[in-house]
Amino acid sequence: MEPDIVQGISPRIILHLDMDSFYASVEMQDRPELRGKPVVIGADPNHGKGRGVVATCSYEARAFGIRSAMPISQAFILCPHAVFLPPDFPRYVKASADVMAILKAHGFPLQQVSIDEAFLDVSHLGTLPAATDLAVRIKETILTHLGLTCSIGLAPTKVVAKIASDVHKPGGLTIVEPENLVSFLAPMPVRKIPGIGKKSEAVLFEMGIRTIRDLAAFDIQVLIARFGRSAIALQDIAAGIDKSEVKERDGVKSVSRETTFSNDTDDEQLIAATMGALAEEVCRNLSDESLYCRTVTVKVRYQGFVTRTKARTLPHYMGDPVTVCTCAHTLLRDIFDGRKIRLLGIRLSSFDTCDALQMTLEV
Ligand code: TTP
Ligand code: CA
Repeated sequence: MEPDIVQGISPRIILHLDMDSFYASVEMQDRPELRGKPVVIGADPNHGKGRGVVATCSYEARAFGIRSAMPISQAFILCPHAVFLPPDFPRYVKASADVMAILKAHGFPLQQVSIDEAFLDVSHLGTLPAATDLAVRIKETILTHLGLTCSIGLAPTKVVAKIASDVHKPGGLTIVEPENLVSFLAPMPVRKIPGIGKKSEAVLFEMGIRTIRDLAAFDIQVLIARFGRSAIALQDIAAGIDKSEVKERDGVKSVSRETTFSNDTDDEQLIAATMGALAEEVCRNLSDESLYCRTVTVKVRYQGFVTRTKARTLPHYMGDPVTVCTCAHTLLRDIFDGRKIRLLGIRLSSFDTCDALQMTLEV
């Protein structure tokens, strides 16, 4: 297959918007005295002895080398005079709903893909200049109404629009014309393709594939042998081919994560740490979907495959890992019978969305 441009159909125009340093920007908007300062949102640094990680930080803090997911103790070493703040999750959900309402007002198909990211299919505008005007207006509206900045990518496909929105962050607007699609992608590292993480990147490196150009030109049979059938879609993306549509979806019914231990275990510390990690992950999904939940379900599979679950519905909506983990521990205590555990899982349900937006788990 060839990229969309040479197929004789008019190329689509996809807009991808991603808010800049989202949680930190919301805090800086609410507290103008923080503007221009290194601001870190995440766990309590506790003078360098804190546990937990950075959720995000302002671009001023990034200049010191601080990044999302970095241990908070390391962030403290890099910039002890930064302003460290705990996340205010409900506040970010509200800001997210405000951003999405601004996008939705234009009447184009909207797909929210995380708390601060969305696609709009603006093909109906017909031309890139018209789409560019819209992108500029969206940026201005978000700035004047919410005091927040964002970065936008415009391109003929979703994947390329997403990659483009990241190119001139913060505050960027990057336009990829259909005839430049392949040359835009070619020199980029493979890691820029959404879904290629550290592990896949390392495997591709071993195969001598560094850039998207390398990936596009690689022997497809060898790629399939290594990655299975998904290699075909991957190579298509590298060649600028991506037919995925901007989809509005029905609401998510539940969010769950489970893990199987490499050896069945009754080690309380390992079980507690695993529960903590699962709680972090499901809450992250919840926040990505701009949801709160009331019901926590714990699933335990014992040695011999006997599976038990227990659920608890709380009187209030919540979405933070500490509450989820505490609730999950209580439930586990109720169903734990002393046998070794093979699998542990947490499911969150009974959702309340921040507004009537349709959410999706798919990128
Ligand atoms: P991102 O869009 O990945 O990051 P960002 O908006 O903070 O910064 P950028 O300008 O680079 O886009 O994530 C959106 C929000 O999700 C972020 O503000 C905080 C939260 N988040 C976490 O809690 N933990 C994480 O590891 C990441 C990556 C994000
Ligand atoms: Ca962002």
